[in-house]
Amino acid sequence: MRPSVLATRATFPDIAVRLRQHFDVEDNPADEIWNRDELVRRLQGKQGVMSTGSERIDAELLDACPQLKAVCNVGVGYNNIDVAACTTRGVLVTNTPDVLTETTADYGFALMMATARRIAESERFVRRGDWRKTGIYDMFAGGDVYGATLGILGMGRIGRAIARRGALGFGMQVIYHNRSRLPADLEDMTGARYVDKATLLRESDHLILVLPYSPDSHHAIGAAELAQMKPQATLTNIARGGIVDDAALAHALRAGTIAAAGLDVFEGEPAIHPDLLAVPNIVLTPHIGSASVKTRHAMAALAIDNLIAALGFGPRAGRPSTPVNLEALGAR
Ligand code: 8YV
Repeated sequence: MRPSVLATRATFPDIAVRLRQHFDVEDNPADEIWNRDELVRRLQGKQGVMSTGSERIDAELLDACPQLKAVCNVGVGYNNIDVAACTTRGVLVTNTPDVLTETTADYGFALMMATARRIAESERFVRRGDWRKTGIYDMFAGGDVYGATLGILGMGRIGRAIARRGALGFGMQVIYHNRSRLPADLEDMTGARYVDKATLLRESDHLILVLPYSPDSHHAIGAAELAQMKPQATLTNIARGGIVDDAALAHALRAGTIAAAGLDVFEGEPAIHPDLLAVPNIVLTPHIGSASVKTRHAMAALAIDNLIAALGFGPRAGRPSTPVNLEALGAR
């Protein structure tokens, strides 16, 4: 009998075809958002799930879905999944690193530039019909990117790709803080200098957050951290909602504690803190850091490869290429 799998969100047509070559598939072509009960109901009898950041996979769900053996997440981040709970129940978790690194780094850089140069704010101004005279000295004058100090909090693959863009393409001084310092050869390749968090906050002209979400990184940037930044500085978050205290950020933007912010991720998204919507010096986008057509397709394709391998098929049967908790196999 073929294994049954659930694809929680609408995916590319060729990906859906490929899934059906291997599995009995229940998918979601209408791209509805299922609540917890609906998700559990649909997962009954399924051995695998192609999940996304929209679904929370935790102990309660796993206990209600005892046939589940593989959770293949479309995304490099997997804070939507309780990995320890999966491991003890023998459920293999996979993610989609690497295929999205450069696309997401492009996006982080673009959002930082849009924030520094006030692109969204000035676009709204033009759309409103408020542009009546040509600006000379101060009309939407922002901060320079070229030659400025770029601060990166979290120095994984995406952080390093952003560092390279800053150092090589934009003549920036790149500083970073991370739980562990990079080996010297990687530091040399990225042109980044390790500093402590206080120095990062104090010296960055443009601070970009690229660290994973965990209880340790919850509100890593709150009122106290924002107060240490330069008043001309910008903050860009392409990592996860919850790393920034959104209420504190809205207050800091209104008070002029920092100059501007670019946010692609939010606490409780897709809901957005109303105070953030009310401040002008902000660029808001709907969690699209990895959203190029090519990369989103590559993420889905990798998640399927993982699902096929995790459920015992194909050339990598039993050995998906990007596992998160291979040790789960020992718990079976
Ligand atoms: C995904 C992301 O689109 O990879 C990640 O961690 O945040 C995005 O690329 C998101 O996780 C949806 O699954």
